[in-house]
Amino acid sequence: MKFRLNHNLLLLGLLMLTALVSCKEEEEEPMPDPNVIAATITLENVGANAYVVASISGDGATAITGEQNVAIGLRTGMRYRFVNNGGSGHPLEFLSSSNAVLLAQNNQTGTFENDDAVNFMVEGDNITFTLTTALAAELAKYRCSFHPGMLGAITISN
Ligand SMILES: [Cu+2]
Repeated sequence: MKFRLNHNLLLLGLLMLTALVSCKEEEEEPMPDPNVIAATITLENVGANAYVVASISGDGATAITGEQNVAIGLRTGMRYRFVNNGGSGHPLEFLSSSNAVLLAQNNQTGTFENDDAVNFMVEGDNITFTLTTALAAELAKYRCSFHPGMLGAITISN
């Protein structure tokens, strides 16, 4: 009888624990879908001097539009599309703080371009990638492959 009572208490405890864990799981934020583009950032160029952000649609990207070589804010885990108008004359590349090329519209020489989770795609002037934790740890700047003065910072938040 005593054993049976303890056994029932143990079962009750397990049930409560299970309920608690499943409740906690429901409260967690869902992971962003890597196939969904969170934000599209459209770039224009000012001659060979600067990029400007013409517009941003969607969530998770910030920049002052119309300002030359402006800092662009991105968030880890989100998927982004850059529309680089005039991209053939001003191909966009993404760099580390030490100017290592991580992703490049032109020539495809970046170190993250074959990363499955980053899922880097270039279709004409559209450049699409997911800002994985590993990429976010490296990414610091965007720059024109032809004109080093067309350069801006990328600031990343979680
Ligand atoms: Cu350029």
